[in-house]
Order: sequence, then C-alpha cells, then structure tokens
Amino acid sequence: MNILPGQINGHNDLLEKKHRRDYQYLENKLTDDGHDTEELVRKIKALQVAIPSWALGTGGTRFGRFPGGGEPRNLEEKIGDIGTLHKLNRSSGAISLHIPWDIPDDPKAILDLAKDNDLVFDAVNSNTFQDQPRQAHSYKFGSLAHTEEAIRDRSIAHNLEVIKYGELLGSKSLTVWLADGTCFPGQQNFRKAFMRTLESLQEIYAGLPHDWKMLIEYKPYEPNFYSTVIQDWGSSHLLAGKLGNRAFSLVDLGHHLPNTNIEQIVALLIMEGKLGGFHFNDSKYGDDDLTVGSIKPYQLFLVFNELVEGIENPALSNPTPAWMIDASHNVKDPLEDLLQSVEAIKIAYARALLVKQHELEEAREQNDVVKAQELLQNAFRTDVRPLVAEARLRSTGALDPVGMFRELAIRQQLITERGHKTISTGL
Ligand SMILES: [Mn+2]
Repeated sequence: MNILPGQINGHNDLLEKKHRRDYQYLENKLTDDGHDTEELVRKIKALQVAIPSWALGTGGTRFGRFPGGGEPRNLEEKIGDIGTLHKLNRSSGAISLHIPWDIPDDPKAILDLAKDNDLVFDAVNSNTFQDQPRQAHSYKFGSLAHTEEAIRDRSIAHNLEVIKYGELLGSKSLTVWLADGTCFPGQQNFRKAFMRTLESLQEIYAGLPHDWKMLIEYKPYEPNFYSTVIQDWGSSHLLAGKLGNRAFSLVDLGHHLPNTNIEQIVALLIMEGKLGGFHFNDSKYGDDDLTVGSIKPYQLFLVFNELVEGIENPALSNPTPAWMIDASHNVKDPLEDLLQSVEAIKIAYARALLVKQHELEEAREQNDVVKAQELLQNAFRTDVRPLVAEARLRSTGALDPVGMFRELAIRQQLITERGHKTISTGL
C-alpha cells in the first residue's frame, strides 16, 4: 500500500481553508495567553508513538474473534501497515516486535524495509505466556518464576534470544511482561516466586547490552486470577531497583485495578528516575485494551500532565520513556483504531503542554484548591485539535488521517492484496 505525497497534498488542499481559520483562532488565543505556539507545534511534531506489531490485526476475546480482512500475513506486511499509518499521521514512526511472533528471517531486508517506511525499531517483547509448537517445557505454571529450574532456564534463554533479534534491528530495550502467578490461594509461595523471578531477571540483565534498557511491566490479574508475581508498580520498582540502573518500570494504563490513581504512580516513578516506558490504551473495567482516550480522556490528560512536568523539570532526570500503544481492536478496523489512539495521545500531550506549571505550583503551595483546578481544567478544556493538525500538516501528514484512510479505501485495497481470510499473529 503506497500513499503518494501528491495524494496527501490533494487531501490537505481541500481541508486547508477551514484548518487555517481554526488554527488562526487558536493561535491568537494561545498567544494572548502567553504561549509560544511555534514551540508547541515543534514539540507535538516530535512526539512519536510506537505501534506494536501485534495490534495490526483484529483482536478477540476468549469468546471469539471477528476478523475484518486484509490483515498483515507476515512481518513485512506489518511494517507496511505501520508505514501507512506513519505516512498519514507522521507520529507512528516506530514499531515494537513480539518474539516469536515476528522473528525476522532476513534482518537486513527487514531493516531496509523499515527504513523505506521511515520506521525505527522500538522495544522488543518476549513471550513466556504461551507455549509454542514443539516447545519441550510448558509455561502452564509460570516461566521466570517457575518452580522447575529447566523451565526458568528456557525462559531466560528465550529473553536472551529476543535481545539478539532486537540487536540485529537496532532496538534498545527489552520489555518483559510475565503471566506468572496463581489462580488459587495457597498455590504458590509469594516470596519464593518473587525471588525466583528476580534471579531469572538478573541472568537476563547480565546479557543486556550496555546501551539497552530492561522495562518491567506489571499487572494485577489475568491470565492468573488470584495473584500475579509482578502485580503492581511496587513489585516492578522493587525488581528494577535490585537489578540496576538500566532496569525500569513500565506502566500500562490498563494494568491497574479500577480507579487506581495512575498519574500519582507516574509522578513517583519519575521522581525516582525509574519510569522506562508507557503503554497506552483505555479501559472501563480492567485490561480492556480499548482505544486511547475513548473512556477516560481526563485521566489521560492528568497522566500527561505528570509526564510533561516530570520530564521537563530540570531537577529530575528520568530518561524520556518509550511510548507505545498496547490495545486490541475487536470491533473497529485496527488501522483506523490506531489512528484514533495516536490522535488522542497527541491531544492529551498538547493539552498538558498548556498547563501553566509555575502558576499551578504556586496555587498548590498556597493551598488554593480552586485555582489549581482552574489551571488544569483550562488546559483540558482547550480544543487543541487545530494545533495537532498544524503539527501534522508541517510534517507532511494528512489533516484528517482517518478521513484520508477512508477516502483512499485503504482497507479495501489491503483486502484485494491479501485476501479476506488472512489472520495476523498477535492477541
Ligand atoms: Mn502492555
């Protein structure tokens, strides 16, 4: 699927008059309010959100899966799909691979293809939550935390193998998410399981290249329903602290119990310089993996407010986290859903950039609760869509990515190319 610059220009020409009017209005308003709009556009342009290779096909639940056709059949086609997203929005310039779903048979050719699509390789992800065909040992009762040494060794070897593939492609981090845990009380010794996990991670960490990061993801339940070994940010942070300065926690928005104050977790991890990555999605109940910003946009904004303040604060030294979408698409076209998610992330980011941090801090020091809320909500209630669109326009993207995806009938073309019955690897 190739989108030509002329097609994007044609699309933008039709929308530009209205966009200019909207942008002019917002630019005047923001300038009056003391903002440097050129600086805002520059920052929004620079934000890149990685797309996971497993989110390009239709997701499913344990009850069923309803594929929409034209799904990528291999890694090359997955790169092609992300290239299409990136051409439309200019903010999806990175791909995150899951091994063994995406083992590159010819790394050189894969690298060239990614380069042609203007993509880089973000974190590589290991998979010790599923047994693969011909696998001698089963992960049924765990992987890095397993009671049997042979299975722990197999899991460690797999993670080291994932690092090797990542090195061939220029990745700089390994994300570890474990399904290890229990379904019933009494099934496992909590402390022993945690210590076995730590020891296994130490072996992987020893094989981590010096310029790499290890990102440790946590999750309170599922697929195990009574306990998980790395259940919360505390467990993840404990492991990262014991491992060393190249190990970090990774926050997935959906990996919290309902109503958890995720922005507070973000603030503290940044304070400790230990926030390594972020997985965006949205949820109503649990790990629902819905479109970013579709359920709780205010929470997303509050999280971004902490991210922006924490990363721009000169007194703190957290490295810029790896941004990635981690969502599933059960009823929407996966590519349209991803375009919506990236847009929601950019809108939340742009709004967070409007928060007047000095005034907010002053209000907090004076316990002026009303002022603090006014400052946050003034930013949240600003319609920043013309600002985000302007950033995209200046990056040669489409003014309306979803609209253009439909105008070009991209899904229909992919179905013609790949067929109706293709099934992508992933969740
Ligand atoms: Mn995740």
